[in-house]
Amino acid sequence: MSEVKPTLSREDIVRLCERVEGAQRRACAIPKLTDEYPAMSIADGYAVQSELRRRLIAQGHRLIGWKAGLTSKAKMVQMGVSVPSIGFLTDRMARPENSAISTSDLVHPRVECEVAFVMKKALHGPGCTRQDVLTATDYVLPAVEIIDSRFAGFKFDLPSVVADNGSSARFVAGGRARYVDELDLRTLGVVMEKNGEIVALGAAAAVLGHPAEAIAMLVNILAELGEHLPAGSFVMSGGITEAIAVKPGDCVTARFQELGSVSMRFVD
Ligand code: 0L1
Ligand code: MG
Repeated sequence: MSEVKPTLSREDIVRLCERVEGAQRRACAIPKLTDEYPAMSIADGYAVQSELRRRLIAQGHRLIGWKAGLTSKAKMVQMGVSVPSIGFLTDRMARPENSAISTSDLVHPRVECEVAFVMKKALHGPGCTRQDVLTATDYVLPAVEIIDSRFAGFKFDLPSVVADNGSSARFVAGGRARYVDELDLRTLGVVMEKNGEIVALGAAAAVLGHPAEAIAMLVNILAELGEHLPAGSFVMSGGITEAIAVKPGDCVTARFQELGSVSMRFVD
């Protein structure tokens, strides 16, 4: 993030947060925020996201970790942006493995395969490196993120998507937990199937060369926001492939080399 200080007034940040929160709660699409605030910066997006986090925690949601987003070339090309982002994860976004996930409270869900890290030590930026992340990691496990941009027609830019908490909606973690020193996380392969057909595949190096690099980037952005990554955090490192649209009736399985598989189905 180049600019750290928000440029919008506190009133505007709160107004935009209410707009995003309403769209998430009612699962209704809204125009991207920069239509009304063309000068909105990425720092403004993070100010809206922080206000959203504050409100959800005040409503009883529990912060369990963070996600790095837009960390692969495939995702950046798909969404027309050139810089990764971060978002927060709460207990209410988690869904069990093999569960039926309702789409009636989502706008236009898409799924993507990610490597998730569980931290045994806290990490503080700036200057956090891939090696710092690997040393602080308890274990990794496979995950599928169900993203749901609240912006009409998936038309957005980075300030808007950051304000919308990086399109965070649901996630499923499962498979087999593994220690990082037992794996080569760059060459770790994943195949995603929808209704038995292969719809996406890739290797985890697609995420900034190494998924731990995305976690380091996330910690360094947290430092710019005056935050750190606490021990015990669950952190998703970003989609390895492009995101795939899902609808009621779809069954999705992500098969990860070394880490097992994660499955779910989608219902109304
Ligand atoms: O998890 C992510 O990569 C964030 C994606 C944000 C844009 C989208 O909705 O696809
Ligand atoms: Mg993601």
